[in-house]
Amino acid sequence: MQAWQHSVIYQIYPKSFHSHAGNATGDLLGIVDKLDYLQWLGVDCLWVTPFLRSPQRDNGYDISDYYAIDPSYGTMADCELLIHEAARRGIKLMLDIVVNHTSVEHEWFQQARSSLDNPYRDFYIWRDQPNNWESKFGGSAWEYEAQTGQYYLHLFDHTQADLNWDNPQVRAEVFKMMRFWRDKGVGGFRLDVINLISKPADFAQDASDGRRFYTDGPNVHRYLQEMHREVFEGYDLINVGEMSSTSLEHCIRYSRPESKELSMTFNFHHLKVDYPNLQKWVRADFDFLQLKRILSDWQLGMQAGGGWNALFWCNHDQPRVVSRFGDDGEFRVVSAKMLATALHFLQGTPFIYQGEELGMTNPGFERIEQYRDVETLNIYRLKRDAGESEAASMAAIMQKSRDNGRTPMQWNAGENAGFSRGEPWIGLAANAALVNVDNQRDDPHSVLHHYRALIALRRQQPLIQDGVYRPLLAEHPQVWAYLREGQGERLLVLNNFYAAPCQIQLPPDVITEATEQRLLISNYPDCPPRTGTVSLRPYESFVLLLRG
Ligand code: TEU
Repeated sequence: MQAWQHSVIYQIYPKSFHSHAGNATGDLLGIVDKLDYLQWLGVDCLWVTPFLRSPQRDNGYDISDYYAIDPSYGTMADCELLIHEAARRGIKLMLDIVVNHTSVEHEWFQQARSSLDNPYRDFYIWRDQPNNWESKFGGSAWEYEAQTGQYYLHLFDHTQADLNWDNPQVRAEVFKMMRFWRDKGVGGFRLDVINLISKPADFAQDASDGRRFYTDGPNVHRYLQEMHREVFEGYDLINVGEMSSTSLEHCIRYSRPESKELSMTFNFHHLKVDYPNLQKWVRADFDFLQLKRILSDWQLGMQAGGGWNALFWCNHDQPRVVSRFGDDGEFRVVSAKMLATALHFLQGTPFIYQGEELGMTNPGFERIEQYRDVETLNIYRLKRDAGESEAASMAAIMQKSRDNGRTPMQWNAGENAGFSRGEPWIGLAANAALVNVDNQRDDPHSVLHHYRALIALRRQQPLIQDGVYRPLLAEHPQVWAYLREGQGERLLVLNNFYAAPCQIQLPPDVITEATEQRLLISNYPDCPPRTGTVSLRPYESFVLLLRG
């Protein structure tokens, strides 16, 4: 059993977590201030999104110096203090490394753009003519560089230039930089869009946006094996790859131990169930059966192939899950707990995104001026240029914008929810006085205590780590039911994803007269013993440990 197989990882978006200095944005000392809280919650690893030097055009995913802390977040000494103070509490720090691209302000790009024969020219990808590939943030994936008369590739914003991983010097520089951080004491890496690093040599035109050519590209496994040899081998690190539009087959290869690549993978298929025809920027309800099917297929597939899932509902690129798949009004508390239970009993390593443990909601910003995200602002402009109405554009943005997950962490009912003494860089959700850490810490029935209990259970119950996943009632339109089976014991996990009560009939072998049952967790105060027929209240969810 690997260390990460019983870990629970907490994701921090430092810009919105806590400002020690009292600024508009959070900082590293602000995280140090909250380590006792994180220890109390019980997590053992923190993924902190990029805090290295950056013009912040994409909030740090545009790095201009891999060896320096962005001044808005503090100093190298603050970073060392954070690593040290976290370690003292048994918590590792996972560094978010963005090496598919750099900021155009990075020294390498500044050199590269200066002339055709500059030694850094080949660190990036240049063409005389663009092909028709599209940027993931809208528009062409190529930007013209007047000084040298060629176009460079950028799969994201035009200020994020893609590195040329086929150049061995690029790989050597990246691995050197990762060793620098490893030797500083980080406990692992979160690798941004790492499955996009290998582009095919011919840059063919595409009938679509080009992603099928560069996703899980030709040399990606070879490059990750090289990274493993050069950086990970012999060290106790947790390495998670963010995989954009990937496949199950590739994720098994990335994460099974024999491959010697990564510890685990994020994929996003389950978070596209409210993208009709894969279109993100359209307002739409989510497709529950599809959600259940995708998560089930990945459980079964990764288990069969010996891979390992990173489990998550939320991150800094996603709307809040209680607003998305639950109910952020009347049933906020029960639905947030139900979603947590449904995810945390799966096989894999769960990630909790700051505020998720409180049931934080989307803020419901109605005006474009309230948004900060580069992707959202690009899309708004493209939509309006294409003639879409203000109302339709904003309806989609309110539901889908990444800023839904980026509002300040809600610590207390005071000014700016305790995030900062200064005016925050982005607005707060209106419910901050109600939904916050202070309120929930003293309330044993809160969403926060539910998350804390789930984290503790993962350590106590080996079945959560290695029980065999077996889906039940696969076609049921509102309940996600599954078993995790082991030797003589199994967990039964039942989740009603809707406000409508319902009754389900379990297969006869699940609970018999002789079955001993123990309730592990639930989201209603009472939970009577169950038989084969089970009634579920609005968003009701519970887990039974069954014997015999
Ligand atoms: O995100 C990669 C990614 O593809 C997304 O989740 C992206 O936000 C979405 O496709 C937009 O529709 C990672 C980071 O998590 C994200 O914050 C960065 O903006 C992006 O890479 C570029 O570095």
